[in-house]
Amino acid sequence: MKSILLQLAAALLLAACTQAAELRRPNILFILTDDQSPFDFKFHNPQSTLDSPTIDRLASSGMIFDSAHHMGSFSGAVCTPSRHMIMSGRTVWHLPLSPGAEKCPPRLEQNTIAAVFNRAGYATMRTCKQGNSYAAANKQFSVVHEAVKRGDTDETGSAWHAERVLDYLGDRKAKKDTRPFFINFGLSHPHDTRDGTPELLAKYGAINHKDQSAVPPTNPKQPTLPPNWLPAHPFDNTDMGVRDEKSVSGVWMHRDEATIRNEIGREYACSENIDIQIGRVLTRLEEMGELDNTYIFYTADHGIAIGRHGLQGKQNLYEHTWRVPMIVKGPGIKPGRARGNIYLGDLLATFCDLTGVAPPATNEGISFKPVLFGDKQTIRDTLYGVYNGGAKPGMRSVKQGDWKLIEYESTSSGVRETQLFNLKDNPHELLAEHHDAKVTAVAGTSPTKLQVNLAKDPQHATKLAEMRALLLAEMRRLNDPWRFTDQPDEGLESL
Ligand SMILES: [Ca+2]
Repeated sequence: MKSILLQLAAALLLAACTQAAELRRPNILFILTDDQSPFDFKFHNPQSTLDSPTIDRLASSGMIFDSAHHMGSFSGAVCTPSRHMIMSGRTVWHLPLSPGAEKCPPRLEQNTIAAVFNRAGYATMRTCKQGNSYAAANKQFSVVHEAVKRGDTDETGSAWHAERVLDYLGDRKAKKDTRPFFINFGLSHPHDTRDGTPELLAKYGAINHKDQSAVPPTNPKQPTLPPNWLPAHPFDNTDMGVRDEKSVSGVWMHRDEATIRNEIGREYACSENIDIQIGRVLTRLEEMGELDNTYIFYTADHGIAIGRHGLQGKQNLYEHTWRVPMIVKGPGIKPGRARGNIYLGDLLATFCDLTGVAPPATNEGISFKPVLFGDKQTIRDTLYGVYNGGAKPGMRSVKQGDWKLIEYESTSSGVRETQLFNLKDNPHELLAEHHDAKVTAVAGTSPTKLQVNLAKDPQHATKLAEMRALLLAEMRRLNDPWRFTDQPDEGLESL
């Protein structure tokens, strides 16, 4: 009898220990916005007038990444491959929908974020926009609430997504669910249509502009033009006719100061609303005693131009669009700033590393936990980027240290352009066109201090050759199925 009681006591103790260990496993709150430039935020752009106190607090108490990028897209719907890379940790030419997708293992969705964390005993929940995403992976979350919410009310805007998270947290409390959680808190904004609430639009001097035949009124409360604004992109970048460059409501083909300042005002109104909604969720997590045991990631699926370089959309490889905002805060992470490169495709590996979950064999990302914990400065020396949703081979970029190369080619139209930037000296990637007195006066940049595209500068010919060789090496390493006409042909089939 005594022995049975001892065994029972031991079993109860083991159960209690297991439960305690379960309680100690950290939660993850993964916040993902849609189409948001890092330069919206003061912590990435001191000139920004966006008021985002909650996200700014995350930034000041967590780690900020100054070179977080998505890997690119072979489609005008840049969101779609980006979200595939986030969910699977796969590289851009190794996705189920990539050209040459035979390199992708079958049933990849079983090795995406929610499937991996379900198997590890996490409670998984997702709210996000619907469409232009990775439906098979999204379905793996145990609780899913998807809808496109880009309106100017609580029911039709970002508050709807926050309500879904708050409801979920309420259910969790009611059911006394003690499993660690993985919550994917996605928002449909600030992707167009950028319909802000009346109060926030007024704060940024903007209106929900709907008349394509007129420009909106100017207002001193509107954000100023970005320093790299141009009235038009100076050359055909291989996809000037894509939907985002022509048809976005509020902008259409207009690039004048009034239109762009109003549209950035609308962007800020949507982004401040996102900040408010995040604040509500963080407050609830604090009330529930979960906040200190939660890693919080804040990022976007890609950036956006809104007038910079005369572009409007996400179909380019300038930093405003190729880069994303990125903050990580949580247990053991000291406040700081990481200048080293990461991809959105490194998130899955990092989520796994932080929680002790084994990453799936299909993952190609690299955990940046060593950067978060101060053990390494960077995990990647080199970054590769692609956009070729228009003409082929399209655009490619490579970035290493302060140097960045962008190549453009359309074999159908004969476009062939090269840009070489030193991002330390020319962080806004200014072009010769920014020397124009009118442009610099409006954008507030002194023409005497401008460094521009260095590709044609003989003093930088060696660096140009070095960056071109680096790009070719990355194209080979990542199975890029195209080559530029002045690169080795290598027997690739034309897709
Ligand atoms: Ca997007």
